[in-house]
Amino acid sequence: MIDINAIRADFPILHQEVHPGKPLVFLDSAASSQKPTQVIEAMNAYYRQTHANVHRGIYALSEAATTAFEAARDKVQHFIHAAHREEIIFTTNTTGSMNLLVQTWGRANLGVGDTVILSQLEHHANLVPWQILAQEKGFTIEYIPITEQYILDLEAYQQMLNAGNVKAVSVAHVSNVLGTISPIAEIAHLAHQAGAIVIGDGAQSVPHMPVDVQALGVDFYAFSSHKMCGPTGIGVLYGKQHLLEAMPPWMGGGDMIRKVTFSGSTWNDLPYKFEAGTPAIAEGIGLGAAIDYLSNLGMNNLHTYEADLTEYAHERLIEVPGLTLYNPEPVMCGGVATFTLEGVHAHDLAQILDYEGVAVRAGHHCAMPLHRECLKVAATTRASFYLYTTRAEIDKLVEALYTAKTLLGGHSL
Ligand code: 7TS
Repeated sequence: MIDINAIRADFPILHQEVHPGKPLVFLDSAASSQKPTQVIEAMNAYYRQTHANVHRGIYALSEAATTAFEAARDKVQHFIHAAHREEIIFTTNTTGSMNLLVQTWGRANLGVGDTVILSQLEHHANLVPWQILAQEKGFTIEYIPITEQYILDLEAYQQMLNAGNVKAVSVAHVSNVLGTISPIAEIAHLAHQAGAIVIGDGAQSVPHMPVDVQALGVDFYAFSSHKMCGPTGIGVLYGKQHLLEAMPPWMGGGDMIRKVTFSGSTWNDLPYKFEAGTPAIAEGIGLGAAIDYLSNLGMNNLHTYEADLTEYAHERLIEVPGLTLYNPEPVMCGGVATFTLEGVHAHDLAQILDYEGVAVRAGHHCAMPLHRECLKVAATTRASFYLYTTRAEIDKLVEALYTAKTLLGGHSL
């Protein structure tokens, strides 16, 4: 069970007023989560006592730093149930993971006549890297459409696979805008039958639910530390060992080589082949502490708590006159509520909510094609929840929406 008071006590940032008399109601965890004291302290302790570069110095401090950093890799491996620690590549964030994948696997395997399937609900991080490479290599990108229930249209997906030449399918496990939880295991199974590899964007799933990459059957999976109680600056690309082995490196430099001569170089073993330069050591240690924190609570408990909160939020929000929700039914939805309010611009709305202490995100949430071409709106307002969110905060959001309606009355600020 989740003890919400004990959890909130772990997050110092939550206990403040953002405007006089307005306590912070932080509803933007899908953009970046807050950090518990345990993570902040783990990073502080590292900088106070253990910092040195990793993988190089033959001295106690460097060995201690290396041990702590590599322990974080083991924690990530176990957290997502990867078969081998060599399959965990540290990157900068989900964006970094996707670019690495596209520039290595994609560059080596895609060309004219090939198709890559994405979906209409993708974040730009899983769109733009593919588009950049497609311009150069001439492969085709197709997008699985979303239905009126805001879920992926799997019949259309099957037809795309039947058309042939599909080399890769890359989709978000959970949408950052709609909250849609997609059936990745089924998507992966169908892709493999068609001879394609499967990449999961786990930026919004790994922080919120148990994830088992082997059970999902994905070939690659990407996520960010900063959305799962960890620090910014570090992310993960999981990849099946045989695929990673076959991939050329991307960035060159220290740590990723075995031997360098003036006429050429050979590459280090996994995972270091893809980790050029000094890594984000303190951030890795912070991510390890975040995984310990989440594991102690239990990802199933966390998911159950958030699912209940999401259902409550949707119920409360649809009562607000003029509000349109852009989410599937709560059982298929992660911890978000995304909406427009008739006659009120999303940015004006977010500003009024801020005056009331309520922090939400407004805009296209880095999913511009989804907004413009599918939802037919330029911007939405999104409230997103995490383990420290309370029902009282959702009530506060709803109250602030009524205040906004009264204040704006259909006019812009
Ligand atoms: N994929 C998804 C599904 C995301 O939600 C995000 C970030 C990314 C990729 C990129 O992650 P990054 O850590 O590399 O930036 N999503 C959001 C958001 O919804 N609001 O701000 C960032």
